[in-house]
Amino acid sequence: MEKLIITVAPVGAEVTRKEQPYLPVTPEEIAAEAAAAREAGAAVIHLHVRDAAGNPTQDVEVFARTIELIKKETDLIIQVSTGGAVGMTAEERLQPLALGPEMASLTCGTCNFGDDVFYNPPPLLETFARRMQEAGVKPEIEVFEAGMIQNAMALVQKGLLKPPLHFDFVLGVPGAAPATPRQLLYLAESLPPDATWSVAGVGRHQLPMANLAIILGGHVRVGFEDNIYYRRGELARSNAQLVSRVVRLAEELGRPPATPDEARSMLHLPPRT
Ligand code: KMH
Ligand code: ZN
Repeated sequence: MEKLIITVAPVGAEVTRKEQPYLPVTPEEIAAEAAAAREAGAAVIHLHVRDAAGNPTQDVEVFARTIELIKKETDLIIQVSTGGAVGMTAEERLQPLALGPEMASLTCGTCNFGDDVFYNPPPLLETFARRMQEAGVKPEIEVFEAGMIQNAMALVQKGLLKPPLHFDFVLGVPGAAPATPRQLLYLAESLPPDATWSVAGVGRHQLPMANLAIILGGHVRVGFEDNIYYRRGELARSNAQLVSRVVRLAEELGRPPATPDEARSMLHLPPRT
């Protein structure tokens, strides 16, 4: 089987410092966390940023500063979030595309998200996909519900997404698809044959979903965005700690971690310049 691409999602938009004291918030903290995760075996960073008060923001200046620091310290593939936080406008969410990142997330549909609605109707998807295409940014298609795969394929039909596609299944969000083996198998088997995929299990589902992905030939996302615990009742001390555990398991199962450059090739990204 192929090497394992590990994505670290160290910040997210929902977790607070109160819940996870080690949550990186400033550009400097996020870059340090990114460097440690790279050292541990991550190849991709799924990036959200926060404002001075620690609240989620899509501000282009904060993204620019954070990306500059991450690039100074690592060769990670930087994937900016265009999901942002629920309630943000489309234009607000799209801001980091202006920085020309290698990748960006593209959630391909609307779903419940806890007590909120993560709103991504078809016209918004078309705008987001078009803007990514114009900016030369490779989308990672975020799938919170099975129907989002069909929505992505509709964008392919419209010429707004170009195969081979890369998907990330976000499983276990309250209100969306559950993190069960059956669900993951169904989603993985529903993809076009040339697609690649990873899974981000939420909360206690992060570790079992990661294990399943390693065995099934998928890839893995870990980090505080989706899960703040190392095990039940014990907070993780860093994102790197979560990455290291996946590396150990993957090595045992014959899937050593891909370097960022190896991941670029596997994801059909141009080589780093
Ligand atoms: N924060 C969630 C509402 C993404 O980054 O593209 C959306 C999210 C997905 O995190
Ligand atoms: Zn995200």
